[in-house]
Amino acid sequence: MKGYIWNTQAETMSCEEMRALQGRRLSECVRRVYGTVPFYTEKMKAAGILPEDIRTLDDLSLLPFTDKEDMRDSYPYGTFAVPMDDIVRIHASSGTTGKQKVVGYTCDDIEMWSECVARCLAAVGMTNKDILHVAYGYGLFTGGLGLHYGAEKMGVATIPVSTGNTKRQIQILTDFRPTALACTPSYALHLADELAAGGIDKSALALRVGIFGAEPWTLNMKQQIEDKLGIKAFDIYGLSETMGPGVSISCEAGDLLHIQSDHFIAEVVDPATGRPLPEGEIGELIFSSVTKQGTPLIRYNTHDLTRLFYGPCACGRTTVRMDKITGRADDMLIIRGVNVFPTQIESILLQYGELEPHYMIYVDRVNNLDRLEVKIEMTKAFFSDSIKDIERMERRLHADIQSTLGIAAKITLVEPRSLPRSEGKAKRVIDNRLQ
Ligand code: DLL
Repeated sequence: MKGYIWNTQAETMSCEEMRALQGRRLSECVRRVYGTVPFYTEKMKAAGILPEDIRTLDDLSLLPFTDKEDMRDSYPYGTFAVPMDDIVRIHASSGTTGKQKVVGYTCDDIEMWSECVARCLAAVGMTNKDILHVAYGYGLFTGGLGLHYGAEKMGVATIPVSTGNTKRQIQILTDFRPTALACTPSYALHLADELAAGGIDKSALALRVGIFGAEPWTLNMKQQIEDKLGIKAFDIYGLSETMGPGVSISCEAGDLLHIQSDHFIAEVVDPATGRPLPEGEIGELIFSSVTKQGTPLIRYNTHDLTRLFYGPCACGRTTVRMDKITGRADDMLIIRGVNVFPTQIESILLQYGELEPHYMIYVDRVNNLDRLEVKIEMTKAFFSDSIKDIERMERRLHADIQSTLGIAAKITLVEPRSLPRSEGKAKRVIDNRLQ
């Protein structure tokens, strides 16, 4: 199972060595931001902490958490820890509400980011013999340029397709014969459907690997993508605030994601108390991006929900691993008092071969009661079955959701290819209660 490791020194060091390195880098980082970035200085002063109090990794929990509000309050450049002369790239992420979160990169930051992405590509079995089709957006979004620079660093022939124009994407997939595809999992499915609709069999493509991320997706979704495109699909994670894609990636040995732990110190905390949770317990993921120069982050709450594992992996890497993201704490729907994540609904829906992995979740309030409706597309074959079969399937899904999640949902099976598709991050939930 052991494959090519890009940076054996960084990716296979012992746990003790890693903790010592993280501690040193944390201590340096705190010294850099104190007195330079106003919100860190203020927060540390308020907590009665001086930079010299942070000496080892054990001191991490003394530091206050930071959050997207800190970034937004410092809009646009208040988070930068170096003069603008040293910044060579700016990205920004809008999220769903409020001002953009702006991040700056020095030359060294771009080099570090490319190194992390190159490590990720090696973890999924890529080498400089591969051709990579990047269909993440190029722009303020970090997906396109992030993958691009890492792939070039590895020596991969990189095609900067960006998003949009699915017809052209398909032409590039068939004519340029890329061996790897990077895009959101929802767009990968859309591409697969469009290939099928155009009568192009997966065997006509040279694709063997997919690097999918930027949105939550389940293992059932992974299976569907692998089957439809005839590839091995991997999960890449990251967020603009910490760098962009490449903070972690799943590997050839399993579905947990290896974190580039020498650059990103991960913690998982109890959302209610902020207390760090032990290995294997689910909570909010916190990152300290201790080597970042432009916009270093200390104890930044991503609000993404996952758990951490510290044991070595069969792939040979010893870096800390995180589970697939269940969703963001703020993506959680509370329906008649029951907490539900869209990924839980996705896991149920995608168990059925009669259904396509395209669905939408609608939440309304009718007569003061929450109402959940799930629309999901049928396969072409099932769509032509009798109404009775379709109704039976709707009842089955209703019962499944009721027994697994404890809530009633109106299930509507819809025609194939009738729900909206996205080129970037999928929008699968419409909560009309918020309007
Ligand atoms: O989505 C960076 C990225 C680009 C990651 C391409 C992977 C591939 P943002 O736009 O700032 O950055 O959004 C970050 O997206 O906090 C998660 O909620 C979600 N997210 C990113 N990757 C994954 C993933 C990019 N693999 C936010 N699984 C994060 C689940 C993900 N959610």
